[in-house]
Amino acid sequence: MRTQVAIIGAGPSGLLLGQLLIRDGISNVILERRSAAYVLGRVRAGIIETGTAALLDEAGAGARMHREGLIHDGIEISFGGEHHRMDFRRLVGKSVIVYGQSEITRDLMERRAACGAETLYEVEDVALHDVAGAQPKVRFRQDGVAREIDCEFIAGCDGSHGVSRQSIPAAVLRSYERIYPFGWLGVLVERPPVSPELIYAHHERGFALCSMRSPTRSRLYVQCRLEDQVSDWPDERFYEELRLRLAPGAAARVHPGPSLEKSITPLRGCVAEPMRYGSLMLAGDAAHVVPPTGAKGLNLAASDVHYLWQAFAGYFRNGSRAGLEAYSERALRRVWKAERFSWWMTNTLHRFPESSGFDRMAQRAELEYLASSTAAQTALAENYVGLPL
Ligand code: FAS
Ligand code: PHB
Repeated sequence: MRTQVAIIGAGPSGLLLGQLLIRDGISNVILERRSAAYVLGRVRAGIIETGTAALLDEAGAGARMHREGLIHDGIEISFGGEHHRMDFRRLVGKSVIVYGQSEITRDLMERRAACGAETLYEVEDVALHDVAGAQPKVRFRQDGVAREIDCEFIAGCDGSHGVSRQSIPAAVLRSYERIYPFGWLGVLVERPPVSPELIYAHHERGFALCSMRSPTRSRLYVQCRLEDQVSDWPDERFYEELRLRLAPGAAARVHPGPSLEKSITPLRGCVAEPMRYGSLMLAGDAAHVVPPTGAKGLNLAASDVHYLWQAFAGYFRNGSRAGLEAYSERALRRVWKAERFSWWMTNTLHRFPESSGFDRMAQRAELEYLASSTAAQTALAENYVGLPL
């Protein structure tokens, strides 16, 4: 088999890149180790920046998002029993769209199928070869049969546990990591949202987040210990803890219901540099992970894809390597700004088990400053809605 770009991973990064390349007549094949149903079943991100929405439109996969997504002009920051609204529309003239990652994945999968493009699901033993040489190829097994793809480039879109990042020699790869001493327990429930907009709650018992997927479906989170298991958190305990961490008015609007999904995500930030090695280009979680506090993970994957799409278009259309040479540095500049914002939101809103009295007083002062300063709120708003590409 031969193609211009072999894409490893059919998550949002791989599917979005695949669609944009098809739009520009650049052939590509996606290799995915899981089934399509498994990929669709993962409950992950929920906040879409306007830049990401524009890319989905470019890929021809934005129509349902515009029909069903919820436009949000702000968020609530809750602490000390009070709510403080961050008014994005007033502060920076922008909004975000609430629309689940699963729906984006579904829309991109359907668009790809409609274009007749090839996605090979449930492949095994994917291995990258000659990525630093003149004839890159991907070898893998499908239904027990060994197969090979000759290509000009490999896009490593295979997430934080994929094979692509590991294909960059250790002597070349630089890794940076911040592991947080807690996780998020997330619940998906068919109940109306606690509030029309998201509530990010700081409390001495721990962080909580009230988000949503639609006017009838909520996505709720509480900070939990790293050693916790889902079995430690029956629904009753989850809702009791969520209520304790919210301001009284919001707590009264929590509607318990049977969880449709319940999972624990450890929080960490990590970046692998460079994002290019020879003909291998990393994008999305394959190159970086952010704690979900800033709602940046999916959106950062989209900005990588934006830069990579432009680089491939410049090469296959005009033979220019400029975009390819600049890709890693260009993408990383935005990656590190998103890592910083996610690190700031996580440090400001969570209860750190080992924090000193001084740390807690400084954290409280940070929140009071945010609540009282238009400059501080503008800084939060411009990062949350997405910095310019
Ligand atoms: P993905 O991990 O989504 O996709 C990579 C794909 O590659 C997967 O389908 C995987 O099966 C496949 N793959 C891996 N190894 C392979 C191999 N060797 N061969 C072939 N295929 C292979 N972000 C937010 O903004 N908000 C959130 O609330 C949020 N919650 C999250 C919860 C969890 C548990 C996780 C893990 C992430 C969360 N994220 C969140 C971040 C998440 O949304 C990612 O940023 C987003 O999925 C990135 O998309 P991809 O880069 O496509 O990686
Ligand atoms: C979500 O809806 O899953 C969500 C929203 C905002 C975040 C993280 C997760 O910061």
